[in-house]
Amino acid sequence: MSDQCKTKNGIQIECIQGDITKQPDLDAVVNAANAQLMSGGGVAGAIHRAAGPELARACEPLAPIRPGQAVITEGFGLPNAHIIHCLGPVYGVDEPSDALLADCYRNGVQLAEKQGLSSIGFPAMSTGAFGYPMEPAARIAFSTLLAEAASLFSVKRIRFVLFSNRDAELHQRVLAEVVDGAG
Ligand code: AR6
Repeated sequence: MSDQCKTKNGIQIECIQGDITKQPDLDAVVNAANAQLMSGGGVAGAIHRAAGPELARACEPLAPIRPGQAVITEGFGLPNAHIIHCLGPVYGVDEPSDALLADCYRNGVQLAEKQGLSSIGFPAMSTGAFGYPMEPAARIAFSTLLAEAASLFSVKRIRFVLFSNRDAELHQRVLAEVVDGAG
């Protein structure tokens, strides 16, 4: 397996296999939300189940959100103080999908920065129900976050939490390519 972790411009980016709802050492985790910020399948379902019904009540006044937008709530029953809810693009429907996916990562990490948080965990946004192919999505995620690194002073650690070993290994490979300049 390639390196799980890379540091660039003082920001550590790591890719692990795991569950986004079980990352107690992070200040915030990102929800792969729907526009209404309600429970659903995949990450949104897992986050709402773990956070409990207070989360849906906190989300109601913030909805709807647009593709690429990010909003923040408390973590409620999650082990994290905050949840950042981002709406990814539906692949091939919300266009331009690549720019909207980049907006998700940029707006998500900048919201964490604005709140003075130091660590944030992302799932692979849009790669489940929304159908974005995993490898180009990973490339967009890492190149966007590395481009933001120069404007991050509070955020020091970004963790990608991938559901399968296969997806974790793909992200580790793409991260190495993007950081080392081959991507
Ligand atoms: N932890 C980490 N990764 C996960 C988890 C988990 N607990 N569960 C799934 N994944 P998705 P999207 C992976 O569908 O494509 C929802 O129904 C999964 O394997 O959660 O942005 C919402 O309500 C995939 O690689 O998000 C929206 O309507 C990735 O997380 C819609 O789906 C994203 O899968 C959002 O679709």
